[in-house]
Amino acid sequence: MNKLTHLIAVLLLFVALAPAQAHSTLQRSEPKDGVVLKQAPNEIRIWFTEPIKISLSTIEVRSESGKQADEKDAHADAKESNLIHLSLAPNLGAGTYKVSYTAVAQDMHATKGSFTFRVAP
Ligand SMILES: [Cu+2]
Repeated sequence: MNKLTHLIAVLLLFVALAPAQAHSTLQRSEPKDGVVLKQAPNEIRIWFTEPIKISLSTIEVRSESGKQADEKDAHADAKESNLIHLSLAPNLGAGTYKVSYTAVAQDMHATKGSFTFRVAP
């Protein structure tokens, strides 16, 4: 085999051996969907069922008036690859906040979803 054929053979082997991956969906979040908090949290944490491709995914938090309430810094946890952190803007006022996400899994399948939490006055 020449080098290229060999490389292709090796790549095909890896593809064949790769475990079948399902798309990644929300497993749990902090804050949880629907909770009322006395104090605004510093960040949103979302555990997905599988690691997601951050660069292709979007996660954002908006207030009732539609103002973006996150710091656009979504990143995977250093230890738990399926856990995503997203910082919230400081001093969020009272009101309902909606977290929306489009999570792209390693198999490129996208999952959309949203949940809300409320900061009590
Ligand atoms: Cu999938």
